[in-house]
Amino acid sequence: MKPVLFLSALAMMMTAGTSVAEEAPRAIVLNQTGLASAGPKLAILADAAADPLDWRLVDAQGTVVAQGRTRVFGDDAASGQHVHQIDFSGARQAGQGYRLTVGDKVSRPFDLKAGPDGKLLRASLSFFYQQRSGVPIAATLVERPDLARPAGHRPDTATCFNQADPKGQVWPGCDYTLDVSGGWYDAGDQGKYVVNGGISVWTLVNAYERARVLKRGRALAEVADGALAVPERGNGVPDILDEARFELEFLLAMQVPEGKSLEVPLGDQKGNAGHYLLTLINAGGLAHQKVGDAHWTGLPTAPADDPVTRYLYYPTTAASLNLAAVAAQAARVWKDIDPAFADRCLKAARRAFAAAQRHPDILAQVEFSGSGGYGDPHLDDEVYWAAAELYATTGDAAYLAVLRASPYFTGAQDTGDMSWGSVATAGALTLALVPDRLEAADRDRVRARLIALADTYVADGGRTGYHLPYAPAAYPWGSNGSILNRAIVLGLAYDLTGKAAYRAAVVDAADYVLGRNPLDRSYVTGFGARPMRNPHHRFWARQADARYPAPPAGVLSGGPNSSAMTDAVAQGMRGGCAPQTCWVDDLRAYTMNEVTINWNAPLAWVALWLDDMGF
Ligand code: 9MR
Ligand code: 9MR
Repeated sequence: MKPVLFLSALAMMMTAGTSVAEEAPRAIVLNQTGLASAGPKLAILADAAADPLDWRLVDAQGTVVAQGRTRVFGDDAASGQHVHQIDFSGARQAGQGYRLTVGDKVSRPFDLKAGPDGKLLRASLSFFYQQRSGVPIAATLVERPDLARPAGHRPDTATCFNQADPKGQVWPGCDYTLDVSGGWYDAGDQGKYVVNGGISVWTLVNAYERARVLKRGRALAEVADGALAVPERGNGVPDILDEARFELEFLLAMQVPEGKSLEVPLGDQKGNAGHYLLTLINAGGLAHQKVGDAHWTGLPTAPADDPVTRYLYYPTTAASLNLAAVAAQAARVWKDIDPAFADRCLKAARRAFAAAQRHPDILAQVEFSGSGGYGDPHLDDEVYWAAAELYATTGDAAYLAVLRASPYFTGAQDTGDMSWGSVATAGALTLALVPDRLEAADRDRVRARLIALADTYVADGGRTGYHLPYAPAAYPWGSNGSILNRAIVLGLAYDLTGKAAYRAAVVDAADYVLGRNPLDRSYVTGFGARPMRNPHHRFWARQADARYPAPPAGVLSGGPNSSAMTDAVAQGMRGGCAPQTCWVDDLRAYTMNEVTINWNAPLAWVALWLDDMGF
């Protein structure tokens, strides 16, 4: 097969995701999937005018139904534009075919929706089914027959990496193999990583737990048994939990068996030639960092066609704490649904936590080819998260003691933005949602700090031209995931307080990823007039090879990345784009247009939450 990099520009255009020509961007942009008639409504116009401009909202019959003047935001660093904001929240009549006009500029027609249709939620969750490893993807459960595929990596059995790494260090391997079949592929690659699998599972299970604890009937119905296209539907268990359990079973399988000794790096002790010094430890209960290919496979490579040997990579403290956190969460959530599974999860969680406490400094900092690093030198947040989940589930004094000693519990340290490597806020969200084991004063402090965090996000909204609750100087890898993770905090802040500003900020975040951005782009496949179509993905690789499918609907692009512009496409854009515009719809652009489980999970969380609001 021809390597992607050699395809000419013309060939790329001819084989792009679909043959339908793409609509041109508009000057007035807004959520391309429409807005809730009952919700806040904001559109953006990039225009050099210094003074407010007149805007009109016109219905499908051409009648002006609302009008006003733009709010001049002015120069906006994130977009590189001079921005006007059009707030038409006052228009509340549901209907189709509305347009906004300013002078001779006209928006695309859009709908004001009377209520949610659940489509984004279902599509965003289908992503997880379609990333499943070890099982065939059934034509009956996906939107197009060409998305069906044979099982990949069945079985996924692997021993520990026992080859030379890119620096020439030869690794010792281990005396066992594990069957780690199942789970979700991480992204465009087919590696499976405990750290990233863990936060993704947590996010889906948290979406469910929130609905259950707060008794949100509509949200529970949307993820109930039979509501989603998963093979387990009809088994009496909420479908979102079936999907999450598919990954949980994989995470549990990544735990080192009792009694096994392994040679691992501790801290960053190095010897000759910069090679890591290895120490023999009792590794039982720790979790392997990842299972992945010994070298990078090309694009496209369907999962079933991967020819490369896969290995387990040495266990890390972060992966172990991650497993402890999500297995403890599962033990709580499955307690009445499947007590035997809950029990198995709790035992694994306790073992993983104890092993991590014995070995607090095994870091994923070694570079191996063929899979991502997910290296993280700061583990205080993982300790806090795992202790929070274990304490919320068990009420054990030992976990409370770890919590109380944590700077995230005392408030000495802010929990900050949630990501695969920054998980303290996940612990705080659990303690805020399920606080029964906490003393009232502790519960109130945890909640107050989350609300204070949400306040900083709302304040960021006011500092950005496109009015999204996110204002970094540079956009990181996976910025869309970062934005939607903020929306989770905002969503829970609304749940706790009922303050409309938090809910509006969740809408702002969703509006941004669905089209209210300077590229007039919906970053979700299949949603909106100008959706992303060419993700960095080894199976949904139609742009590279017409024999492979275009992506399904509901898949979120990583989004603009102005800080780690290392792929070939991004390299050519360095210095030439404002942060929100450092993005192209190109399969080769893995720093900007890859898709992952940890970005789609907050998309699903937010879609469910907005549906729950009736938006
Ligand atoms: O897919 C790319 C692969 O072919 C290259 O060899 C590799 C070199 O670093 O970079 C790409 O790999 C990405 C992978 O598909 C998964 N996402 C991130 C990887 C790069 O960090
Ligand atoms: O999401 C990860 C991002 O935060 C890192 O900066 C980047 C480089 O290390 O890696 C990203 O994770 C990739 C992972 O290593 C392999 N699978 C695809 C992930 C998304 O590109």
